[in-house]
Amino acid sequence: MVLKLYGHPLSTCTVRPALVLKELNVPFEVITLDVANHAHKAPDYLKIQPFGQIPYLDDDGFILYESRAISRYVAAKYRTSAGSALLPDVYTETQKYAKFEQAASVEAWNFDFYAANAAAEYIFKPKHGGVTDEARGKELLEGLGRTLDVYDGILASQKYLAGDDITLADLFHIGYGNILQNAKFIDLEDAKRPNVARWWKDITSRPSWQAFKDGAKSTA
Ligand SMILES: N[C@@H](CCC(=O)N[C@@H](CS)C(=O)NCC(=O)O)C(=O)O
Repeated sequence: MVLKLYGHPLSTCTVRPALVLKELNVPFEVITLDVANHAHKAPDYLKIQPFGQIPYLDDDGFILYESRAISRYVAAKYRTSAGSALLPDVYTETQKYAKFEQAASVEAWNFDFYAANAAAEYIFKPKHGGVTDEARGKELLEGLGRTLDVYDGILASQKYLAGDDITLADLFHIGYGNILQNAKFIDLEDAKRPNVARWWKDITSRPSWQAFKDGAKSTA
């Protein structure tokens, strides 16, 4: 059975594993949930994803939620010697794997914490009738700026965040990075962080993102 990714084509968390599937050329279907009408809060949905969030993956009855866990699962399952590995092997490339986990943890705690919350404050809150807390938004963008300053130093001596090979950790940044970049809350191509600019242009010029930048699409 073809892999099914339940979520929404425009949600950053759905795009995250969709990008990985596209990178690995694994056919999959995006099943769009009616999130506007709270399909992800319905009792039957909560039996599958008890936190009431999107996305989740159905791999022939094997259910997995959490976008980064899904990404790791498909990268491990569909790893080919011909394609980009994206996820170093924990047993045979232990140090490379550890560097990947370091970068992935930094993405979750030093980037996504600020980026996702800034997007919520400045973009999603007003969209749903709320009012942006400017002080909080400013604090989040400053935190994000500090992370990007550190990234610029890291990326001065290596091509990607876990080393010289691209990994999931790099791809994980694209969704929220793009939302904030498009809305001009950050400038990931700013000449004052030349290494971040080079890295950002590199990861967003990949065919996977070019195919999904307007939304994740089924490939099966
Ligand atoms: N850590 C989860 C977060 C999932 C998440 O926050 N999903 C958002 C869409 S990007 C969602 O479902 N929001 C609706 C809600 O939380 O009610 C993951 O990465 O899958």
